[in-house]
Amino acid sequence: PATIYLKDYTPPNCLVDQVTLDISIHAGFARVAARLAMRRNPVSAGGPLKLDGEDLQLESLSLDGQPLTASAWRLEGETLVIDEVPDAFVLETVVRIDPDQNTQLSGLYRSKDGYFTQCEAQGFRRITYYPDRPDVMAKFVCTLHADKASFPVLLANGNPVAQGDEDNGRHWATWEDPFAKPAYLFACVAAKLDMVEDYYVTTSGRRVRCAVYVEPGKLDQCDHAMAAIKKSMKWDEDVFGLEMDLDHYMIVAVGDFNMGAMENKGLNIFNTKYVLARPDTATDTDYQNIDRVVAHEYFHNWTGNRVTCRDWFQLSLKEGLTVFRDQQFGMDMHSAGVTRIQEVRGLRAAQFPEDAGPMAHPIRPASYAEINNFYTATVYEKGAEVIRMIHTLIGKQAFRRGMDLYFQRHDGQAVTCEDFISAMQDASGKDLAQFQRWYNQAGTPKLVVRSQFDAAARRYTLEVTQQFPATPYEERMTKDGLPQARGPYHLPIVIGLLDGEGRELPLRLEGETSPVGTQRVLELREAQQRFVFEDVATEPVPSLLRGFSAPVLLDYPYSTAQLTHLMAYDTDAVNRWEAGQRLATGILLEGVAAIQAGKTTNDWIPQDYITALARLLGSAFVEGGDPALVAEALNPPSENVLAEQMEVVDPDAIHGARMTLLRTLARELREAFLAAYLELASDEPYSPEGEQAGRRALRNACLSYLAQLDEAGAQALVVGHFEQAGNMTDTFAALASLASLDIPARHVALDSFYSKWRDEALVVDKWLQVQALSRLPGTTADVRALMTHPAFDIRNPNKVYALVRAFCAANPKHFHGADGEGYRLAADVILQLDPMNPQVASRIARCFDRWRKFDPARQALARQQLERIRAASSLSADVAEVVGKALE
Ligand code: DPP
Ligand code: ZN
Repeated sequence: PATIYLKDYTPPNCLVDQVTLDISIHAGFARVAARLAMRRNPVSAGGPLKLDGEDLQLESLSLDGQPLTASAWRLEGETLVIDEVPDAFVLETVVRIDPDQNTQLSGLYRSKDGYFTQCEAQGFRRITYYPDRPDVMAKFVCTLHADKASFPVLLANGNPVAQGDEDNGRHWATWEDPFAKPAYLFACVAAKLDMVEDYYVTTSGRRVRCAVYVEPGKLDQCDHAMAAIKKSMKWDEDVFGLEMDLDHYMIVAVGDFNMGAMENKGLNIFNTKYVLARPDTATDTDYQNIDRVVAHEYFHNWTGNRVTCRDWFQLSLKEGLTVFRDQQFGMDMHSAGVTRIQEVRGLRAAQFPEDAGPMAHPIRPASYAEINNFYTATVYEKGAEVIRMIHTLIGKQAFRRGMDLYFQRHDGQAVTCEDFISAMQDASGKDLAQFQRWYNQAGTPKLVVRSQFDAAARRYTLEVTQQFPATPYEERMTKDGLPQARGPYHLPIVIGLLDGEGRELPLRLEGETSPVGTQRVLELREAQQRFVFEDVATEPVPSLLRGFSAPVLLDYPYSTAQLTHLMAYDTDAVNRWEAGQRLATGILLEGVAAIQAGKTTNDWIPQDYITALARLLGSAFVEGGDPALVAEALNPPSENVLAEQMEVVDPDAIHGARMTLLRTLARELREAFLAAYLELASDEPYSPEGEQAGRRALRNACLSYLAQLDEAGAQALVVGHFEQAGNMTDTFAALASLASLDIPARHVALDSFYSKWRDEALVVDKWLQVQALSRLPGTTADVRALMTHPAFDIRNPNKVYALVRAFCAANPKHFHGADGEGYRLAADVILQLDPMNPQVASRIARCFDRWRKFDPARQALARQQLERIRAASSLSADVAEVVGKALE
């Protein structure tokens, strides 16, 4: 595939003021008539008019009312080119498309209950000819026509302006969006749906109708999403002073959807996974995810829609910022510490490996082959971390002033990441020039921190060295003649110092006359920098990078004693958790070495660690204890995160070590786990919120430890938990444990779960997922068999994610099985899926990212499958880019 470069950006030569669309849906085809009121862009260079198109059949074409003669236009590939256009003109096209055959789920497509759209990033060109780029913003009016009995609901962006019936049982509706928008925010729906509505009155008194549309019969699963809409609206007013600007805010849920959800202006389209929830069908985690995704898409109304991206290289302008906003919302709505810990866990599981692999890219890449491949953990999650660092560096108030200034300057515009940084810089007075390196450099920086204590001078010194080695991205850019200058980052290190009793020390930096608090934001700018603390009586334990203040790897030679000290006393929840993770990582890597050396004992697990965990578990039950936080702390780093710590990954030894640790803890702390499990039982009516969910999380964590005991009594406990569960959180926890136990009850539970839930698609996804994540031998073959089960459908992204991606991305023992069957399974799916849905195929292909980190035998097996994929005829640009970079 051809590479597209940021440096080649030029403004559009023609602009669109008004789009009038007429979409008529019939069985087997749709006809789209578009009327574009256009004009030449005064600030651009001129040249022919070029309109993007994909899979369109052109039926007619006219300019200012006159049909265009054959010599006046041509197709370059699929781009419609018209050499001569006046300064202002009206272009009219009619095209025929085939939504029923649109298996890519990009553009207008058929799903079970009707027709839906997905236009980001470049789906609008699959609906009509258009300058399909985000810096072309136009006002849209859209009329839909469809069969009334089959598709009674007709929706598009904005406000309904007219509707009526036609002959042959058809009907129509016209919607008008008062805001100019880029085409990627266009949406329409023609479907049979049930709807629930409610109202929200904004601060300035606008009465907004909020509506959730779902497949018929699912209205009892909408309450939480509706509540989330209203919470989000309120929060954005309270925290950022941003109000809803339309009279209608609609969410439509659809079962076939490539992404999580889409922020189309006034008409969000959501994957059902992030809308539907009922206590017996959705877990606490599902409920929280719904909150977050609803908030995310709603927050896009300002950060993304009112102010959008100039080009797709700037994707993180809206995504990093909006993820940051939904994270802040999450921290305000739920436990701040647990929320942050889960984000850090996610970053390490997905973004750090991405940054260390063949697809490494800065949050604003300078080139891409297929933009759909750049909806990544880097652009989203690292992008949010970058915004968070600005927030930490300049402080909450200045950040808010920066946001205000950003909207004051850019409302209604399509802008760049520099525009955002400038607003933050101007509002805060902080020089952010060097900070911009975060937008241009790929890779996870490493901070090497060393401390010295001078008892005589009562001085404590931290010396910080930054490492930022080049990644394959920089090498590729250099090869392309675009060498990227690299330099040290500007970042905040939030820090505290603890004395031997666990008390925080007042912090006075060299040159200051008195201490300023017990927590400081140190600003790192140099490759090597020293921070000197005065008046320190005894050597402290440093709590570094509190709240995970920068997305970096931290190298500090913590002793076991220091880590247990931090686990017990740090006032920062993230660092208390982090200390436990560090401790566990060190122990597990010892275990890996022991297993590799042929040892079968567990003497690499120190008694101190077991004692520390026992104390931790106990801390949940004292006054002020936080069960949710304890549940997080009881969960050691995942196998994938451990793999990143190894020079050559040994998935069997990692799995062996982690399982040995879990089993040892289960045996040693059996009584404590059992007591906690019993103590945390509750007969309160279910609520997904707060404390109750935290207690459930800890109780289920205890259960999953107990499930490791190879004992009938413990297994009976798990089975009982499954049978008596009063909500999906508990059911799912028990089922996940049972899926890895080789006992008859496993099959009984899986069978009864499936027969109960076979008609509830999202619950069936859970059934597929627990089996994909099973630790039992034979899992790879089971996954392959499940692909032919009626519960699976390769055309449905959720099914592919639940079964195949879960297996490839989160079951490393089996995916990286030494027989190569995991790799072969992934390649088979990618090859089968690519012609149908390249975006989803490409996401599965990303599971090969880390193949070079494995031993030569596994590398050979992975390479064989990657080359087999690459050799396929007519590979999509999506998969070709991912596989090409993996093999580079
Ligand atoms: N729908 C995706 C998101 O909200 C892309 N905009 O992040
Ligand atoms: Zn987004």
